[in-house]
Amino acid sequence: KPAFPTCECNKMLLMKNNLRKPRTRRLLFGVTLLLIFTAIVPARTKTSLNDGWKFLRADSPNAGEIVFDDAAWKAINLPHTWNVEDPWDDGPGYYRGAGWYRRELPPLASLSTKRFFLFFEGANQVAEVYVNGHKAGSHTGGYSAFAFDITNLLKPGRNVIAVRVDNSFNEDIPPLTGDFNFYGGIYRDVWLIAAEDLHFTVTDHASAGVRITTPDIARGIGTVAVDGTVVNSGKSVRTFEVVSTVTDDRKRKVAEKISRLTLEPGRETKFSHSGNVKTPRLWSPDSPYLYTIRNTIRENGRTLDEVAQPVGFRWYAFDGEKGFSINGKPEKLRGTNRHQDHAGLGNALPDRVHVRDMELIKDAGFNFVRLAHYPQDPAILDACDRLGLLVWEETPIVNYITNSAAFAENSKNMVREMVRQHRNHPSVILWGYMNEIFLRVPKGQDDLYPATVELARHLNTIAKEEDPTRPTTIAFHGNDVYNKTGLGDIPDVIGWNLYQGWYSATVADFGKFLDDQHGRFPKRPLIVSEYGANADQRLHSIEPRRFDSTIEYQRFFHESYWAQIRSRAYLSGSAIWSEFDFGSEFRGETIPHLNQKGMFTSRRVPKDIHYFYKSQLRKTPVVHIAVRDSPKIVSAGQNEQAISVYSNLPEVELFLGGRSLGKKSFDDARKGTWMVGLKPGINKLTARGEKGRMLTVDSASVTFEARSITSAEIAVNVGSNASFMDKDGRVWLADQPYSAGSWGYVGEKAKRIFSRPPDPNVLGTDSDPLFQTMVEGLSSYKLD
Ligand code: GCB
Ligand code: CA
Repeated sequence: KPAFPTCECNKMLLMKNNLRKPRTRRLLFGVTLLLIFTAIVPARTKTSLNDGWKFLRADSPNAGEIVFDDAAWKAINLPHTWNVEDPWDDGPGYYRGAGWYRRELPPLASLSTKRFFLFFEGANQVAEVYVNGHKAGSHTGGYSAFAFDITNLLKPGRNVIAVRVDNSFNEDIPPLTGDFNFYGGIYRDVWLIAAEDLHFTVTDHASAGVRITTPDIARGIGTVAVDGTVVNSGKSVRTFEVVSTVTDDRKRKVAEKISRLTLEPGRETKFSHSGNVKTPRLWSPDSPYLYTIRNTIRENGRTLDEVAQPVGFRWYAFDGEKGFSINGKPEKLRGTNRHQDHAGLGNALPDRVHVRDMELIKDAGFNFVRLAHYPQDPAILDACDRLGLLVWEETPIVNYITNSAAFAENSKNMVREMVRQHRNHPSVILWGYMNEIFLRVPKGQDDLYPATVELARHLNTIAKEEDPTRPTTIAFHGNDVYNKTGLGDIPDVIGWNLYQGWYSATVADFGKFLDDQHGRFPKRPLIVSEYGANADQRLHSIEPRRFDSTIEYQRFFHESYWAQIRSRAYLSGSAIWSEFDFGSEFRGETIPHLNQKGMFTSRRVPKDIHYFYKSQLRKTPVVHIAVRDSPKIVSAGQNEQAISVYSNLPEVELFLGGRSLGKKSFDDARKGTWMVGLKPGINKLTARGEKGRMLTVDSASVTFEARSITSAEIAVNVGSNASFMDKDGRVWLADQPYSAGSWGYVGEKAKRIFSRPPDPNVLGTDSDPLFQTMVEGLSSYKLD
């Protein structure tokens, strides 16, 4: 949390001093106190309120009162959601209703001179906040921060906060529906901010209180512009300075501006500064160099408030023909999508899990992340600045809208909050405000088409007013309705979510669709904002097909899409759907309630496809034997198995045991496949690749089992092209037509039947794939 000095600094100072000799201690203590008094204590402090809450998953009429018996409530810490378990059970739906949270504030010093704010990073989706039985405020929308000034509600001694959160469906609040779970609760961090009565605004849409831009970067000079609002909530006229200081990454001062201001009590005032940094180092994905700008309020030499923000000097452009460029150099956006969702946590991810997700994305070699389908945790934006990940952020207006003034108001407010809260992050390059907004327009509601276009115009205008420096975007699903209605003419950049070869027939239609769009609208910058296919690590096939959820089909799909993306220079970029498997309660499929299109599972176990991208994108050597998803291969007789290696090296040699299976040259596909004769039992594979004097090695083991009619056991995944490994490690073989000396289905009309997503959730089992396929029209099933 670089934004504010916290109480921790004071503690550190005192602790260090305690280590000194007793004689000097007193003096040092005095000096320290003076230092603290003049430099640290008076400035803003930010204290976590994550611990020690009581929680009830129900409504309760008097729970906002100061005196209330919550002894029987559950003790919890934030971040918290009440939907960790119920989206995953066999019953339909999950709890959508009210929940209550209560706790006391820590003891408050300087109650008479300070201003106190409650700062919520997010609560899904309507929150009402009570302090000592009085309503402090309410907030609508599950994905942005909000802050209330609670000073006037506080008293010496005990202070009780109570929060009612409600995640019920509400037709006036986006999102109405979506392919993700609307987990309820206070699922992000909560803070108590204590500021002096003269301070940068905290309650302006929970923004940072200052706005930073880098309007001009040319010929060895970088301009930093900052403006912001100072609030005087004291009782007297104040005369003070606002100091803006830019420092480099070694804390050296590179620019400074000071204004002197006078402010009446109970009023606020704007300030704005602009300064130049000589020969600024630029920020880019490869070199995310950050400066810091500190804005300080100083009165008679005393620091009253300070907010620190990152500054990154970069400029960028989208072009319909040439694609994306940053700092004057062409660079394709190579990225992925990310939901705030993790196995066992729902949406209540601690910051370290958020940050690790961004590190995994960076480590794969991506330079771009789309935060789908809503603004995400501040820790995410900080991580993207630091790691060099370009960000598309968007509001949760998904699938369709409600044609009401309240829905429009909430949508506008969501755009405003998103932009005000995150516009200081150099990583953010695009503001999105809708996703597939014509996907689920209810039948008979054709008024929604023009109403959506009108709403989009408003949202686009607000995004531009709030931030003239960034382009806007919308993600469309693969349908011409967006062009016909004129929605496609509104944002600066168009995103297409495309699933040819998944939801529709063949992967080759993907490139055709893009070429058609580009041909008709050559000026529009295009991003493939989503593309993906399911993969369940338990399912394998040597004849993969659409909807089978095999790892092999996912690999085929991505390898094809990637080649098609790379060959289209007009594209600005692309983003995979999705980086991590995530919860989606209504889905059946082979793992019910899960969207399985991830590069990683929802526990962050990589699938082999992750290494395909890594070998495509990383500049450092990558060698990966793609058998991690299938460590046990069981085959009906065939011991020759195709084993692939993903690598960015020019040549790779594969070994079985110690024996070489030969070298292969790797081209742009960055993939080589060997037919390997596996022996029953454990097979050790090693792949070696060299570049210059650097040797890169990957090793993996595969257990092989040949099954025949004479085996002790034959298990068949009836009607499926895929083998399935159940939780006991038993492999159910892919089904086959009968042949003499073997087994299979008999009959000329016999055919394998696959259900298509969303499949039924098969109750009472984790082995859903065994029950989702069948054979129809057979005359018998025969085992010799
Ligand atoms: C989409 C949606 C996304 C879904 C995805 C899918 O187009 O934008 O929210 O999760 O497709 O997997 O179907
Ligand atoms: Ca957080």
